Amino acid sequence: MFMKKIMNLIATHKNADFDGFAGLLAAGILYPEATPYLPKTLNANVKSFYTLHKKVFPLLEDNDWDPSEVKKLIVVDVNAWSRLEIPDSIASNPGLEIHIWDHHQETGNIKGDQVNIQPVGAATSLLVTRIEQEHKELTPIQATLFLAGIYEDSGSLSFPSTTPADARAAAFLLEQGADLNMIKKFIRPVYGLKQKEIFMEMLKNEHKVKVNGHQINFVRIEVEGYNPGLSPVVDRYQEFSDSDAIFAFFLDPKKNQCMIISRSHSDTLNIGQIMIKLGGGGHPNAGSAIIKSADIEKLEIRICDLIKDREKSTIQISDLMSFPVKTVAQDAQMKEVALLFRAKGCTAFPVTDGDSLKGIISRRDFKRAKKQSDMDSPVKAFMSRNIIPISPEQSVSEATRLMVKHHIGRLPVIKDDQLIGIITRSDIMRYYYDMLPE
Ligand SMILES: [Mn+2]
Repeated sequence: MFMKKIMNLIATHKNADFDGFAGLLAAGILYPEATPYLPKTLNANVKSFYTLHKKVFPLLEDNDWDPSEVKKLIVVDVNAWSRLEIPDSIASNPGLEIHIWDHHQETGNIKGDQVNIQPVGAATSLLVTRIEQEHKELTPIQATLFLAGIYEDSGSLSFPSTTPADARAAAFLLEQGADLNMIKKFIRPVYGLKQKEIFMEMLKNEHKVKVNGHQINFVRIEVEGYNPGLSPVVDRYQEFSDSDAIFAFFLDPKKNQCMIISRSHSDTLNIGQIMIKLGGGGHPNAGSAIIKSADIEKLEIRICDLIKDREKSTIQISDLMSFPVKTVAQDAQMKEVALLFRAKGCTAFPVTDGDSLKGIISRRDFKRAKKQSDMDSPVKAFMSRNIIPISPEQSVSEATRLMVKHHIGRLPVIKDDQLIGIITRSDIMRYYYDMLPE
């Protein structure tokens, strides 16, 4: 049998996604002497793209070549041997030269002779950046595939992991004729009938709890046997949900095990940290764990406790609120308060009667004081009595929810019936935009 001579091989991880698959072919442009090796397993959406484009993207998939002849290995979108899809023997080829192009920051065990690992949204962005630097031309089909790789891993440049390098690479690919309609068609996960059924089951089986002001959604589903593609279903579910986090328990009674897949919208809930405690792993917004002979009731309680524990180390209202609070007495005249506003430069004061909070007077309330005599009236005549209090250990997302629900811009912070601070929209904005005071 005629054997192809392959000395330079490009490979990516098992279950290749668009980033890994696009990376293979982008590396093929930077290393024209090398041959991209088709992973044995492709994600469903990548597979349907590849089936259509087989003629355009010739990848090495036959076995009529000798792995022992490989002298140089280019590794894309992975840096651990266990996840790399190649014939195993290649790793021990004598004098094997290895180049790594990756964006996974956890250190894998592949030692590269040339290593380009950077914290970008997609590994493909690193390769495309180099392609642009080397003034290589791309066909619109290549540009489309590479952009699909970047978009899938960066959520179309929307995930927090997205960097300027990803956006620049995307701009270059659009200039090269990348077709967004094609990307839209292929990048979406392919949902099978089983996944749709699971989605419907999830809707029927959710129950919500409040933990430290966080809305947590627990869902229990029984699944049997092999169920690929549960993660995209949970992703889609979380998109529909208004909860801060979802914990989906997929129980397999035959194997007596439970797979937890979790997603969160909130940056104060670190899902990855919680999953590590349960023996799994993940990122701040996504994670999973597999638990043998699980008692679901206990598991839910344990997760709630972990959230409470984590909350203690994350930001609370007490870290953001302003204090001490300048208050005014409810019988103070409007004109005195007007002077105070000018002197203090603030926009509102809580109004008290002795120790008890009666309302809030803000600059806006002065608009209703039209007559000259109104300025002699006590503030209690003009103050807002709509007091929505919050406690110091509640979360930022709870404060946001209260402000949105009640159309108010500030919440008095109450502890043991005492007013201890006030939290405003601008305090929360400072938090969300990473402008925490030192
Ligand atoms: Mn990737």
